[in-house]
Amino acid sequence: MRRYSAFALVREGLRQHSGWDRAWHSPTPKSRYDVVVVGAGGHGLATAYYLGKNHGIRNVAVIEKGWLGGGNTGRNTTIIRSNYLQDPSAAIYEKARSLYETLSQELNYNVMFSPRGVMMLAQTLHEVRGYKRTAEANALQGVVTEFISPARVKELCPIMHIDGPRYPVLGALWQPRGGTARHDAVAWGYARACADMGMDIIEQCEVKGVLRANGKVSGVETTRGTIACDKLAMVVAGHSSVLAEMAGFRLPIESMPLQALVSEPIKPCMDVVVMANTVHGYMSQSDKGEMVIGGGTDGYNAYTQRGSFHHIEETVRALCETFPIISRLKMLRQWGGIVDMTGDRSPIISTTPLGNCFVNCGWGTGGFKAIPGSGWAMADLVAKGEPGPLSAAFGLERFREGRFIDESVAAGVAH
Ligand code: FAD
Ligand code: PYC
Repeated sequence: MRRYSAFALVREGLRQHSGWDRAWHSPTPKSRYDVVVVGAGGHGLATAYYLGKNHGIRNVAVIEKGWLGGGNTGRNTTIIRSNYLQDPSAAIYEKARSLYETLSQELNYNVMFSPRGVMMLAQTLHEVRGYKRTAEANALQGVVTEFISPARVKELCPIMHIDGPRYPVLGALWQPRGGTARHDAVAWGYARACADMGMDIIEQCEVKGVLRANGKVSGVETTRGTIACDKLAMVVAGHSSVLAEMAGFRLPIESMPLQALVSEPIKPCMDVVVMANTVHGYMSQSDKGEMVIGGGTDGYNAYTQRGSFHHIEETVRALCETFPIISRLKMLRQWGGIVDMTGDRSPIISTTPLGNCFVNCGWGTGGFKAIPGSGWAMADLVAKGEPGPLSAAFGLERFREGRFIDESVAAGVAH
């Protein structure tokens, strides 16, 4: 595939953009692949990419029931950070964050990584203690964060009202190299790189059944026919339990909607990401000027991908004390995704009862930031058949053995 460059842009500009290649093709599925990855979200595509790049496995299909990136990857609010508490989490989220730093160069695709800094506000004494503890844990883990004062919060985010009557800002956990990236571009960039390695990305192809023989997966039944495979990777976020049921095992996952909304575009007024977890709201400003806003998950399990009025009201009301300017903003769009929640709010990157079937899910409300690290770890697991250092703690057996990796605070979004 031809490289994207300033030179290519000028050349194509001069010839009415007639010479660009398709970023990925729309192939007819082959009858067999070495690896079938189900789910063309960021995690599935990154898994395929690192299978090719790190392990030389390129006879790979990524199968998607809708359009590429149309699940949570294309619906998320793009916050990237690695300020988690437990060591295995810090390791995989920081691996991901560090890969984001050079992902545009690596993929030759601008993913618009913007390390503008992420702060998690402490608005109760309990949060002050919790975030100071996280900052200390992060120092030991090699993750650069610090606990900052209210004055520094105000300096970094002048539109914030830090002396609110109910929830004054008492400080914040600050990660200066956290930030955002363009969600679709992450999916498109990985997809293009996978296609360039000869992999098949097959959209509008739903997996309807998992074929099994002698305790192993032999292939998948899809809306575009039967596809045989040596190994199967299930990377379908909110639909993980549905896929697992097809394969004959159960996952400790609950699926529930998470919504977000954006305002009309306004002049640049906020160049950091702020999460206010006591009141259940967070906000950043997109490059277009829209305020990107979200809150907690819906309080019930469901598979709806819609917005609802109660969420606008609750989330905007929660943020108004700290961000009075949003009380006068018009909201433009609202949507929802189906997040896959585990009990300990940590992901699952695991072998399964079927020897050649692997699962990556449970990223819940926070998996966009993890895409490169998760893909790296999952590719390692699929290629070698056993967990590597990044994924070892995230196996399914932890639920049986009680070795939870509790990240309910670091998840940052109320559930
Ligand atoms: P997805 O992108 O959902 O991809 C899974 C794919 O599998 C889908 O495209 C789906 O169509 C496909 N699929 C399902 N079933 C089948 C089938 N039977 N056959 C074929 N294909 C199938 N994370 C952050 O880190 N930061 C944030 O700021 C953030 N904000 C969020 C805001 C919202 C509103 C939402 C909903 C999520 C947010 N997240 C955030 C979480 C993040 O979006 C997810 O954890 C992440 O995108 C999961 O990626 P994925 O590739 O696993 O799943
Ligand atoms: O995980 O940082 C996060 C997040 C923010 C909003 C939704 N998830």
